[in-house]
Amino acid sequence: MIRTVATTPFDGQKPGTSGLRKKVPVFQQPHYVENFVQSVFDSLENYEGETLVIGGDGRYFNREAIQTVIKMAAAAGFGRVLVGKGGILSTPAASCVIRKHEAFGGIVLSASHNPGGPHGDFGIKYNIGNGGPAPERITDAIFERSKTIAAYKISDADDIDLDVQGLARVEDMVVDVIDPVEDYAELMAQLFDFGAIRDLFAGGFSMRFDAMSAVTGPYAKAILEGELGAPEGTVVHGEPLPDFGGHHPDPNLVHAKDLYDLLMSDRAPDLGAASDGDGDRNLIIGRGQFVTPSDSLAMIAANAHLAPGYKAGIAGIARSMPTSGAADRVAEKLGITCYETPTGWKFFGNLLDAGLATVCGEESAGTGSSHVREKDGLWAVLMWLNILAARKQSVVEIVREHWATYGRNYYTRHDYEEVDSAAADGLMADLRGRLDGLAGQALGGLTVEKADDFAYHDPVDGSVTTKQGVRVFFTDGSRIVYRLSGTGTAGATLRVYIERFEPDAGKHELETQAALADLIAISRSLPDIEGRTGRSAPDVVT
Ligand code: G16
Repeated sequence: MIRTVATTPFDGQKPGTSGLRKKVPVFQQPHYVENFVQSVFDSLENYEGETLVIGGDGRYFNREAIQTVIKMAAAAGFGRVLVGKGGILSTPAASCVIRKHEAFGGIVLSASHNPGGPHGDFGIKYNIGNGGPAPERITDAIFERSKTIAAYKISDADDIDLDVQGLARVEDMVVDVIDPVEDYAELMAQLFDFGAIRDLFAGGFSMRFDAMSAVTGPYAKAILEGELGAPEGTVVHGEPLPDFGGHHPDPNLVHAKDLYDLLMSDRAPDLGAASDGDGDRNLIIGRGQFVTPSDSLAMIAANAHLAPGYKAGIAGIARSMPTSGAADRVAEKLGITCYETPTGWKFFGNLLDAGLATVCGEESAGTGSSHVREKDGLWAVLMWLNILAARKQSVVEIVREHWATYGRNYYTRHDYEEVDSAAADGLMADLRGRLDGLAGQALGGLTVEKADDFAYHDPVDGSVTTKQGVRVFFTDGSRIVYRLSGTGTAGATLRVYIERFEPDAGKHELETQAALADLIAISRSLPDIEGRTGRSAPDVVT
């Protein structure tokens, strides 16, 4: 039976950079999930009888939330849901399933790289029929609806057994519990030269893939160890755990430090890689050579034609504004456009749908392409394997050659986490207020060329998104960017992105923080980070 339940709005059900993210106890409040999901459905039209894809990264509260979403989808009138077995679907796999099965959309339960467990984070995100995150006009509508919601509809049917593949029914709606890996693995086999990668492993190529006890484990095991013949044990931390084994499933140099240390040691395998909570981020480290996400995007764009799925070349590149300009140099050489978008994968959707961009990437360890509408961690790893197999070179050789050809963009991101929100807002407001007077000023030996607050004009739908980050450009081509994260769940996170282009191959071997030392000092003094936040140094440096 379908029940209509009276409710009252919750404050703050505003989707951020990537869906609604809050602490687990917030989501566990009675009606909290239901209010948000009903607000999603109320913001959509003409979905009656259609298919909805549901899955998550397996984190704590995933199963409970999925049961609720299934019962609400039935009450809302969806005809069918496709749900990953065990409640599992990585974010890129969800995007793949939505597209392949021509679903109306999908609900992805994940807080991505944020920690999990009873006191960790949880999240809900709505994806549209192209498989990508809902654009702002929909997320804005969801938030508006959440402020006035007075009732939601839900079936009182029993829970579905998520561990048994096959068909079930809730009210008039069919529930199809699917293999979470199959469709995705099939797509990867179409894009990459699996034969060449198999030969690479057969020839003794060694790799360690750290799934960080998160959702990518089953995918990586099936594809790397199963189809591509990598030795068993190549994938470590391959079982998705509700609390990610107590770790922070963020594949960066801080949270994947063990992997980094191994790759820098004399026991290093040829390639080290990792993915995050929901499988959309990636980390690539060659033996003795870390590849920054910004460089990885540029190197993938320059070499994508080596993979069968991209052999005709790429139509364009897109990168988020804070991502380094390395990809721009590749685009220039290829004679294609490099689009600069605000942070958030949702901004790539229109460019991909319109065929303007083929490869996209972000400094926040996200890389992907037109094959789905999410960033895709394992895709990036397979692309690197394909490139390594085709070029028959090591990661370090490929990186050095790339820098020699295009120049090197030294790049670092400094994060100040859980800063007092008012202090962070004050810092950004102060910077914005000083923008007009910055050009021409001498700062720490460098001269400001121009400064602005990034605004994006979407070339496809004409929409304009403002206040996307303060940019300070220097006359030597260096850049500092300030913005507040849209994915945190406690206080504010100030992100400071620092970049310098170095064309001289004789200066490509410096340590990154040393190469950027003068800019780093300016990045702190210009907005008086310590005075305003009490922080003399960042919490995370990547
Ligand atoms: C999300 C978004 C990305 C964004 C990242 C960081 O990634 O999908 O586009 O770059 O957050 O955003 P922020 O700097 O606002 O914290 P994920 O992997 O968390 O879904």
